[in-house]
Amino acid sequence: SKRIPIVVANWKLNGGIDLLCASVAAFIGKHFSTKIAICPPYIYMRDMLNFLQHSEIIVGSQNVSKFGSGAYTGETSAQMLKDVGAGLCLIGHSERRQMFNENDGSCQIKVNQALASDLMPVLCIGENAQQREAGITNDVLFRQMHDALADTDITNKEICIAYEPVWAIGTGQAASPEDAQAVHGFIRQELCVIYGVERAEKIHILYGGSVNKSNARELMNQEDIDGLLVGGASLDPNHFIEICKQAE
Ligand code: G2H
Repeated sequence: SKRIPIVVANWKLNGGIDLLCASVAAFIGKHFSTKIAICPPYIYMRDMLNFLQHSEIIVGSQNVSKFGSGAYTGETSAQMLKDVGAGLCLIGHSERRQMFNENDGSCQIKVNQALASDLMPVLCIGENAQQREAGITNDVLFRQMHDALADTDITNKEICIAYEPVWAIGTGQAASPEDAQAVHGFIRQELCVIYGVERAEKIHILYGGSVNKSNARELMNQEDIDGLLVGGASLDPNHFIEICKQAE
């Protein structure tokens, strides 16, 4: 990849003070040539930001509200995340699509909320096993991208796409580097349609789904794989550091 890699940890609903401390201890004072971000549950973000304030680690959220403010109990806005120092937010992770009614429409609103607050949206897309078997992977990704990115203006803003084939998430069965590259190439092509070639060439497309220290480097060697989104393997700080090194 010609882009500086970004490796993102997604803790999901895991971890606690212990993992927070272990991660901070593992990363503080270390330098990497990749960009590294950690997305802990919301409640730990502030502490993590404080502990890591002199480091290069970016802290991100796993979700963001569709709303800016108002009577929306339990929500956290993009501006609030920006205020405390977050650098990015995941949007439309497949687990949120499956279990929390997230869809391309809500993703579009959230992407715009994030962009408006200068928080980098990481839009997660991906096909499930059934769709892959039916040979409609590209159609699914086309819809997810065009719907969520319609009416987005990224002039002077950062945006990132994460390709996570649903069948590869938490299964230990990652996409092969070649298969992943083929899909990433398609995603790049559609980004060119949406944002123009020059801009699309600068957008990071991350791969997620059973990434570990053994498959990270091969995945990163692909032309259009510009980073990794790591779930399970990021819950062990030393394993996650190993992945970050493989991505360098
Ligand atoms: C995909 C990924 C991180 P895992 O959800 O977002 O999880 O690495 O556990 O497959």
